[in-house]
Amino acid sequence: MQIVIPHKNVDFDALASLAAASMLYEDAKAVLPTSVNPNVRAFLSIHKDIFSFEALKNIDPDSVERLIVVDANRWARLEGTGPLAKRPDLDIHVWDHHPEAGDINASVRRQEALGAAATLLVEALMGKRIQPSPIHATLFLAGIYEDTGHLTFPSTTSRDLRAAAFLLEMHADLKVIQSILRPTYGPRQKEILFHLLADAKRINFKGYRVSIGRMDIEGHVPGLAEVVSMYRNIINVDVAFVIFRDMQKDRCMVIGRSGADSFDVGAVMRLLGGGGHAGAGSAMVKSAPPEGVEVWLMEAMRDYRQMPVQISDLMSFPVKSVPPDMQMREVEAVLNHLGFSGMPVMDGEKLVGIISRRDLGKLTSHGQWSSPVKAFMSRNVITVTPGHSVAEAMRVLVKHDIGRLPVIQNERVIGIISRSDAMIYYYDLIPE
Ligand SMILES: [Mn+2]
Repeated sequence: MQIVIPHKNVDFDALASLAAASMLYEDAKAVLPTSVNPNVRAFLSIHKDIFSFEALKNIDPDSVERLIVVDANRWARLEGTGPLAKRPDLDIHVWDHHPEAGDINASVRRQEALGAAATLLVEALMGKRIQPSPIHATLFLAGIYEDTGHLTFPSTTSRDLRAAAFLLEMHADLKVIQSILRPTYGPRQKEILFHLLADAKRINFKGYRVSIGRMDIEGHVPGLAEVVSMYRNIINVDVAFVIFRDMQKDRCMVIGRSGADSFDVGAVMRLLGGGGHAGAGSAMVKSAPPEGVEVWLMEAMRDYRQMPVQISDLMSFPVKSVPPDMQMREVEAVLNHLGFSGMPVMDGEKLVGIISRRDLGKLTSHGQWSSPVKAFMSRNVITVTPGHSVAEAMRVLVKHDIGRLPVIQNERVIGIISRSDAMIYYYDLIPE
């Protein structure tokens, strides 16, 4: 006999993987653990007749020849498989998306770092040209959505989106998915928030009101970032960090939220090996006690405050400009040559305007190409000074929808911040 089994505390990815694997291994029995997340249980209560699942207690362990493990790679994550773990002759296949190495010794191991395990199995179905029914497609897509935070978690890959696209083609029902996926703020999140609030303490860190909370959780809890945002607002601090220790996975998830422009939690999280941007960041720290993570976090805050990202770190210089009398056709040639979408117009050292490709589009008659740039440039130039925070500069770029922002010091243009600099800031891309 062959059996498929997902991890206990079955979530939608686990259930989707279980159902998809039993389509892939036609002779296998799908084993549903007894511990099932409430929203999955609610889904099953409606869809009971469509999926046939077995309970492990009704299966004689000695009759099992092949065990197919989905969405897990450690024995501790499985329920009731003690007798099977001791069988050296058992053939085991593992299909999993968790990046950590497991302790299940498999003959076939399909383990890839994807947003959801369901993606891996859906890809296998696609490869075999097996078309799921709309109800199956709905379940598979719910699995992918749940594990990727609706395709927004950083762990999401292009393959998750391709699998999701295929499932939509198979008529997965988004209305159903919306109703079955639990809202991110539910009773469990509320309980966590209340627990955090009960222990909340504030510290003063170099003029910022900061709170660092700590809490133990079991396994993946969705919506924690939302909880941290609410926590920060309610206790009214500039910056909040919460260290969630996941007892199951022996790791701490640090989530930070900042309401102060000048305090960049993403930069702090980068020092802990994570990432993010000024207002929001997170980091995963493995095999460290929360007290240790808190000490490390305090050190990171100290180090980061000594070297915040400055406007001067982001801006480009020296600044290339064109003189006000340059003809438009020459300006176009300069822009093309440099590959810029716009440039400042400078009369000697004095900034008098900005010309952009958008302005070139305004030229209607042939004769206008001989006109000087000063006739077409925008004169109302928005600038920043090095004293502004990077976040303020970014806000100006976005608010005025402009492509570049000259940086002015002592009435001289010392640099320019462009949209691509902004992208480097937001997405933490490495400039070439
Ligand atoms: Mn999963």
